[in-house]
Amino acid sequence: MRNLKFVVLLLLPILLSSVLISSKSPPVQMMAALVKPGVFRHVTCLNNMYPRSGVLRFPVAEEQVFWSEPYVEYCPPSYTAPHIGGQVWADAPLPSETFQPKWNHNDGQVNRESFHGAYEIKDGLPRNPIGRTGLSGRGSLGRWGPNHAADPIVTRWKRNSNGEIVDNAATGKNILQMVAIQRSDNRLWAIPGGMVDPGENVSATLKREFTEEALNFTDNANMVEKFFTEGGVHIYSGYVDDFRNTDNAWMETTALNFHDEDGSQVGQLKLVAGDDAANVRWTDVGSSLKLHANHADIVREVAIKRDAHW
Ligand code: RP5
Repeated sequence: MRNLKFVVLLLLPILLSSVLISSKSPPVQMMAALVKPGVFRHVTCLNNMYPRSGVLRFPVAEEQVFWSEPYVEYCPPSYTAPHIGGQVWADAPLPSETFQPKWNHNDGQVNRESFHGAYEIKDGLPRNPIGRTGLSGRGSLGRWGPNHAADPIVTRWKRNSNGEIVDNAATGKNILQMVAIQRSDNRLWAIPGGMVDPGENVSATLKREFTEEALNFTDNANMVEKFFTEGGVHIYSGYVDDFRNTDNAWMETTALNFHDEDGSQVGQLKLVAGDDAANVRWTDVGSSLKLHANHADIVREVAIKRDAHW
């Protein structure tokens, strides 16, 4: 009996830690890299009607996403939205005699490198590093291959009317709030991100997109400039499970967190939705947060980094 007690005491910490790990750890694909080719399976760009088109994606079951999994019947329709033709932000159609993109390179104007390493070129077209989407062509995305965006996650602590930080009763952790916009295209709430313009530095995109979408160019330009210049914390660089992705064109982003610790800077500004956004607001961050694409997974990383409630 004494021996049994001794064994139980010895094993208790191991048993307890395994229970804690299994109930609190994120799934493998969420950790560190968030999205890993060969592990992560996209869901948003599958088995639906391509946005603003009458084009139905070819069916792809969860187990048929990876290119390494055989799918002999796979025959996706090709679709490139007519309105992107001739736009300065869009590539020319392929194949072409004159347009020869430098795949997997950054030419200083257009970054065709993926955060997930070298992508394959199949029949002259870049191949989505995550897997099948049920659609070939570019859809409504401008670039063949990666389409680079930047996502500023602007946060402050939630405060009560006395200015005290509010915590969550269950976790005891302070509640973060983030600036979220409601996208005009799919009406989903999202990080106020946008595309990196040709030749543009990502930090310039982060500030520009926030100013356009969440402040609608209202004043306080100096304070906003200072807030963004003084630093953001890198959160994520990689694939976005965006509803516009195709087999040959996909979204990737660089997400940084800009945090207003005492709520005296951007945290006290009046938010005004810009042209691309239907609405803008401070939103509580937590596990019930539902956002466009895999933005909630990215925001969760911020909560972890700041030891905030999730
Ligand atoms: C998402 O779409 C990115 O993460 C970024 O937030 C956004 C960029 O596209 P637009 O808002 O410019 O359409 O995939």
